[in-house]
Amino acid sequence: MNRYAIAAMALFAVALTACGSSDSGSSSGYNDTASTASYAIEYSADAPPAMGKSSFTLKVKKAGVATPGLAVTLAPMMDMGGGMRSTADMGMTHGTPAEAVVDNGDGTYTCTLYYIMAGKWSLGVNVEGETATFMLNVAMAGKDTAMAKLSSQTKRIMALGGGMQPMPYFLFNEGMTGADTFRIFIAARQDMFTYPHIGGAHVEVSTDKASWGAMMDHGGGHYMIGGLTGPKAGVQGSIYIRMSVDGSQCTTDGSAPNGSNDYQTFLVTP
Ligand SMILES: [Cu+2]
Repeated sequence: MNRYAIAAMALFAVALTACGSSDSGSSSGYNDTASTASYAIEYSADAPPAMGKSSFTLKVKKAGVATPGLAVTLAPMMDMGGGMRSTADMGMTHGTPAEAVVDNGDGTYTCTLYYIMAGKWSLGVNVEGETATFMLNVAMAGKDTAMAKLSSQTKRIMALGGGMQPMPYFLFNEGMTGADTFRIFIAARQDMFTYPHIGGAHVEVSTDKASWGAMMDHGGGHYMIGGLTGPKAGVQGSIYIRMSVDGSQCTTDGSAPNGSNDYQTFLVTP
């Protein structure tokens, strides 16, 4: 064994011990801790946070005892200042869509965020008026599409850095069941920290851009379609998606449909 192989093995050992943060559990999981004056909070997830849907559990302890029934809210924030972002985004902060926190009744709380962007985020966790902050590195999406954006032709919101921009709708991949059922979650940006989920949208899906089927609105911003033909298990394919809100078709750029801006594409691997 040459010295390079030995050095590589030593580095690998260091990487193994460094990974997984504060917890000694499975190597694939992600764990972190933060505290307020009265509460110790343990963050645990099956995977590190990444662009798109990201679910995790918070265990909240008071004086060492996991405590249910607490008012827990999340305040995710990305600081765009000084980063390698477009000039319109410089020096601005924004949030991202979130589900309401679920109290599991055993001192754990299930949380789901939908990250619209990879990069450095701070996650404020407010427990009964006290706030702890987790610093998170949100990874880029994997090979499949985590989120796609369509914009309103009619609604306008304040843009980063002034002026107005078309209201964006963020469509998040919630995964496939088998090779024929596809789920998404939709939220809009009303302002930089307000991302309501969108119900009642007319959302259509195609695998060939010829025949389109409507997704069912399952409430809470969640939509589903079954019976897709085309996607094959283990093979990455494309699902095309188009959407109208309040009777107005959304487009990739917020201008009128022109044949190339009227749908988005999700790369999916059933
Ligand atoms: Cu950002």
